[in-house]
Amino acid sequence: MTIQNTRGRFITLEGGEGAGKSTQAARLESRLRARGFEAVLTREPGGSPLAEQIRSAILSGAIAPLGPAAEAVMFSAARIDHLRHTIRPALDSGKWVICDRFSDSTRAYQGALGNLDPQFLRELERVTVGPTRPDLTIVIDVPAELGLARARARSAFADRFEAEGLAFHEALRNAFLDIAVDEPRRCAVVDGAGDADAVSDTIWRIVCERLVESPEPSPEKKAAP
Ligand code: T5A
Repeated sequence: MTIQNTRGRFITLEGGEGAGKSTQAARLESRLRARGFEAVLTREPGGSPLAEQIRSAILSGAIAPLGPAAEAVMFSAARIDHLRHTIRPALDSGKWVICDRFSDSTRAYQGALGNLDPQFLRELERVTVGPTRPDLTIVIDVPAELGLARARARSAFADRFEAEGLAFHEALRNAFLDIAVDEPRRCAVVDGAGDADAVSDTIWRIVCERLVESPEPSPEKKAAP
């Protein structure tokens, strides 16, 4: 399969802890580069110098006592800097941007699990993201226990969210699946429980199908506030 469309595109990878987002984001970047595309691999929270500073503050747990609304605002502040200094310049110059987590993580972690007012979250996302919405979001789905086991096998240190219990992570998994159900044209759910090579092949097939053979923005994207 050969990609012929050279326009820069914005792809996000979402899912729970240890789903394999970072692994698959790197593989996708390599495959795009191998096909001659300029691609930028980035992540959230972080992806720009100021956003990386905010990442450290959030993941240390220092903001947690202020509650999910404060955390949502902090993630959004980081996102504004990331969009301004990394994502938009890359897209504007025709590069593909592969982002390990984006605004769906705020919807799932702070919104669904933090019980935030949906109207507040929608407005926050509108002001933060503006028109720079993903062309494609890959939701990597794994059972919560498997994802946590992978994350713990990699590092004994649990950050702010990894330290939450199994019920939190099961609810998180459902929150991401709900987002995919609500926006099927933007999102694709990929089973992440299998071999990393097989997962990578599935993601690559979806990227080719969705962004090459159907290059128009999704209706949800056009209709988004
Ligand atoms: N957050 C983030 C919010 O609450 N709101 C927000 O708005 C945003 C943007 C970020 C935290 O912040 C929260 C969510 C997070 O809790 P992080 O360190 O970036 O912190 O956390 P994660 O994104 O969850 O990163 P993880 O590394 O835990 O998960 P990944 O990226 O999904 O998993 P990955 O690829 O690093 O793989 C984990 C391990 O599994 C292995 C890998 O080799 C690695 O050892 N692995 C596989 N093993 C077997 N089979 C496969 N298919 C495998 N794929 C990967």
